[in-house]
Amino acid sequence: MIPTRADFPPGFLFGTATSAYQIEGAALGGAGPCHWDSFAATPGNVAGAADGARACDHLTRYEADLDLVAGAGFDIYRFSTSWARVLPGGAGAPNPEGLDFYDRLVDATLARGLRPALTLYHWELPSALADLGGWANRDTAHRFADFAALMAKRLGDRVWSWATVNEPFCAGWLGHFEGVHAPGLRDIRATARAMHHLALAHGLGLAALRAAGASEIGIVLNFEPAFPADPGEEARAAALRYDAVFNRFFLGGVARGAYPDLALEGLGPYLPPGWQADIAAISAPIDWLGVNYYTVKRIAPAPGPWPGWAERPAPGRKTDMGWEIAPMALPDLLRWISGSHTGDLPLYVTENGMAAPDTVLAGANGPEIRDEDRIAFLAGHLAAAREAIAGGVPLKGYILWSLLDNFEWAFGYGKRFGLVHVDFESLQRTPKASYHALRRMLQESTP
Ligand code: IFM
Repeated sequence: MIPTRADFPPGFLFGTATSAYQIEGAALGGAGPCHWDSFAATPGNVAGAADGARACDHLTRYEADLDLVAGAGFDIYRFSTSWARVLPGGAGAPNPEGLDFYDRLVDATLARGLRPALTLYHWELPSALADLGGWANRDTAHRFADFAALMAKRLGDRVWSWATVNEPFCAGWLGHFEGVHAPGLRDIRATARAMHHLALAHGLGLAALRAAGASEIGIVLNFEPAFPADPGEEARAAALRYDAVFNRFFLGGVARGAYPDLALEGLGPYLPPGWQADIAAISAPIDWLGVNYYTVKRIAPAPGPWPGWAERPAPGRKTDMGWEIAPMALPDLLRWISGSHTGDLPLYVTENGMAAPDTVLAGANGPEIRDEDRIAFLAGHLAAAREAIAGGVPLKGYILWSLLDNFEWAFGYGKRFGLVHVDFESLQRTPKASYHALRRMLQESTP
C-alpha cells in the first residue's frame, strides 16, 4: 500500500519531474541543434532510430500537462530548460521564443499552486559548443555560467529552486567513456576532462546564480550502490572502483572538495593541468542536494585496463530497463550521503520511478493502464524514504520520474517511465493507475 502524506513529516513535499529534450519537441520553437540531435541522427545510436524532434510536443501542450501535475495534488513540478532552445548558438543572441516559453511555463506552474524546480542542464548541449569540443573544452563551463546568469535574470524572481546540472555522471561518463549517450565517445582523456568541466560548470553556474540573486540552489546526482558480484577480493575491489566513479566523483568534488583516490587512479593522468585550482568553486556551499535513485549494481572484475569492472545481471525482480528493484538500499544510501558527506544539508529524492511495459486496455470509459507493478515499486520506495527519515536523514521531498512517458535517450520511446501514458502517434495522454493511486494518496491531506 502507498503511504499517505500523513505518514511523512509536516511540510514534506512531493513532486514529479520531466526534462526538456525528453518531452518538449526539440525541432519546435526556434531551438538550435544540440548534440543529442546529431547523436540520434547517427545510425545505431538510438533504438528505433528515434529522436527528440517532436517527443511529447510539451512545447504546445504544457498547460494541459501542468493540469495533470496539479490534478494529482503534487507540490513541486521539476523540469529542465534547454540551453539550445534559449541560446541556439550556445552563446550570443538568445532565442526570444525560447525565453518566452520558459517564462510562460514558470507562470503557469505557479498559477496552479505548484513550486517550479528548474534544472538548467539536462544534457542538450548546443551543437555550436559541441563543435568546439563540448564538455572536453573548459570554455563550455564558462558558457554554461553565462546561460545560468541569463536564466536567473529572466526567471529568478519566480523559480522556487535551481539545480545546475542533472546527473553529470551520465553526461560525463556515459557520453565520453561508454559512448552510449551524446556525444558518443569512448575516450578516457575526453572523459576525465568532461567530468571535471561538468563539475566546474556546476561551480561556475552556482556562482552566477548567486550573483544574480537566485536562491535554493543545488545539483542533482545519480547514485547506484555497488555490491560485489561474488565474495572474492577482486570483485570487492571492482565494486569499490565503480562506487568511486559513479557515486563519489561528483559528490566528493561538491561536498568534500576532493575527488576520490580510486577515481583519480584512472582519470587523474588525463585531467586538465591545474584542475585542483577549480575545486574551491566546485565545492562552494549549496542549499540542497538532489539524489536520483533507481537501482543497485552487482559488480565483477573484468580484464583489461582501468577501471576493470563488469556489471553482472541483476538477481530477482527487475524493471523493463533490466534494473534490479531494490528499495531496501535507499535508506542506507541516504544515510551514507548525509552521514559521510552532506551532514544537515537538505536532501531531496529528485528522481525515482520505473519503466514498465504498460499494456493499454480498453476500459468502459476509454483506455486504461493498470500498472500495478509501478504502484508496488512506488509504495516500496516511499516506505524506504520514511525509514530514512525515521533514521534521522534530512530528507525534505520526493520527486517521481516521470510525469509522462517520453524519449528515454538511447532507448528511444520503448521504455515507459510515465505516471501518464503517451500515445506517440496521437500524443494523447492517459493517466495510468499509478497516477490515480498517487492522486488519492496526495489528496488525503495537504502539506
Ligand atoms: O530518463 C532518465 C532521466 O533523463 C535521467 N535520470 C534517469 C531517467 C531514467 O533513465
